[in-house]
Amino acid sequence: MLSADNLNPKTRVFGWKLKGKTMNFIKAVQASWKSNNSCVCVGLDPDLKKLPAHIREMEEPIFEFNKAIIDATGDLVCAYKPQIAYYAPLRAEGQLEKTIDYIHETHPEIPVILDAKRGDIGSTADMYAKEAFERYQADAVTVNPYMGGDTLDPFLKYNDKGVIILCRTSNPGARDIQDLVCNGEKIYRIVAQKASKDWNYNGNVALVVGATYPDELKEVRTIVGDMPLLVPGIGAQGGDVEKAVTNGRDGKGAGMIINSSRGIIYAGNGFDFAEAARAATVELRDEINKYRE
Ligand code: OMP
Repeated sequence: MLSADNLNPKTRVFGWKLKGKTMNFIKAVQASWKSNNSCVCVGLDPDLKKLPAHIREMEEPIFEFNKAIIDATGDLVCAYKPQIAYYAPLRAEGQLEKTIDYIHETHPEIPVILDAKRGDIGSTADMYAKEAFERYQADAVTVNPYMGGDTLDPFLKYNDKGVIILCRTSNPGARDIQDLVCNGEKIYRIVAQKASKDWNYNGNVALVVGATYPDELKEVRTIVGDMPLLVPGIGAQGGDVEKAVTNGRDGKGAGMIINSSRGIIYAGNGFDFAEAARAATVELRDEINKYRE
């Protein structure tokens, strides 16, 4: 009988082995920064309307599109990040599962971040954590800290999985709440402080800081030391690569999972869309690498 306790019998639930070593999200991303010499994360945000015509005709267009992008970029990235909002409204969760399975099968060393920005009371968060880590087999998930530490615990207790907490988001309205001053400190700075102290008790926390706010990126880096930062906002949202990298890199010239979705996956729109995505990924990887040292 199906219950929430036996959702998924697959192998990547509580740690996974790679070349004899037990991996966790943080180790996996550190390894892929090195092995692929890349801080690029390709965002798998496929909007059916924007897919090439020949792909739209296929039975599983979203999966086929993702598969081609993965085949074309697997040696160039440090992570993939599917955003669940591009799947669930179309009842395409099956294609999301297949996409994540495909990455694990073909590139077991590349971590997958499920972008779901979850956050709710503990009992509900328990189910969200099961959804991300057991149903989808994601290696990390994005979460919203607005409801406080107890709502993060259900994710944090999966100590081999990454919990990527929104800190300074990339959108223009990020200032509305995140810049408010509370006890003399801006809220995004309080999130960074809590993330590096109170919430990182299993060593599996990372933070989201948008490339569109390079000054805040520098501040957060100073607060959190070498903690990995997921940095969206490059490409379609106009973030500056040089500023983001010089302000966001860690002590080893890495530390960043720099996401681009539309800028890569829609680089082309014809039969050669995957080659165009590869070329865009190479270009972004090289641009980032110029400023890592
Ligand atoms: P592009 O603007 O097309 O590169 O897509 C950005 C991706 O990053 C989308 O999947 C967003 O949901 C996500 N994102 C942001 O754009 N801003 C944030 O502050 C946080 C995220 C995220 O958590 O990934």
